[in-house]
Amino acid sequence: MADSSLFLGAHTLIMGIVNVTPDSFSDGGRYFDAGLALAHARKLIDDGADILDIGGESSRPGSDAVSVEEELRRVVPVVRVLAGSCGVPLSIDTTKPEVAGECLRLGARIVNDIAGLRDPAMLRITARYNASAVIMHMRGTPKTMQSEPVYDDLIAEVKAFLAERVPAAKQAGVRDIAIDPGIGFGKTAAHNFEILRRLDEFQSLGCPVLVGPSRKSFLGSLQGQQDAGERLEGSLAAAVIAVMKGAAVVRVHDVAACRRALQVADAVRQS
Ligand code: HH2
Repeated sequence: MADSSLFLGAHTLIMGIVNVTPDSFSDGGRYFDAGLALAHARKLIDDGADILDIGGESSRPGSDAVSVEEELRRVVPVVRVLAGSCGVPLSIDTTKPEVAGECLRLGARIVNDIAGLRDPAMLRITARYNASAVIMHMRGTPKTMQSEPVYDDLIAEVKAFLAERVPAAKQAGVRDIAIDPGIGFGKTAAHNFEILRRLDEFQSLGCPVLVGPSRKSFLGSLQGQQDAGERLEGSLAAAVIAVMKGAAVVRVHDVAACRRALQVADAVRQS
């Protein structure tokens, strides 16, 4: 672990989600305009976000990739304004080295790569800017990942992937790394529940654990909430469980409510 990690704090860190997209699964289109995205980002900071994660491409199941130019057009105006002024580290949620590089140049400090930094160019650019990184596990691509994902041993296979990617990233010069089992990325609802139940098993990899259950469909599968906006209580329950199982960072849409829930979880954890 790096001497000082952007993923470790006195309390569980909250990564607030800013989707500058027309099609994200839970808030697509709401913050597609840069001005609306900036206002939303500032609200998340007021609500208690410790990190902001800016994304310009949806990774919802079945989604199509967007071009580098389009993704830059979406995120750059937001990152440019926030990087110098917002007071919390900015993370760029992208799989494209060109997008990561431009956002790091503008002042973002974390690369959140759902593809797990498998692209050598992504490793190089992250190391060159001495940026922190989130390495996430995903089976397949967003286009294909939900077509009947099957694992012989879910936790062992996800851990094996992360255990291979972390040293590769360190070897490339990336020093501050969080690992993420990738809830909803090539996993059934049962897989996602098992990941939460066994999240503590990822501690042995020696990196802070980040997890992103917020508003995802496995939560709605229990109570039939088709609308992601109706999954607040389930999202809070999942975040609290993740913290009790050792998560250092939780990636969420509903920052204010999550901050209140995690205050309780942190107090219990530290008692
Ligand atoms: N989930 C999403 C996107 N990025 N990054 C990490 N590290 N972990 C996650 O679980 C994760 C992620 C999907 O959520 P969201 O950004 O709200 O949706 P969309 O991809 O449709 O924009």
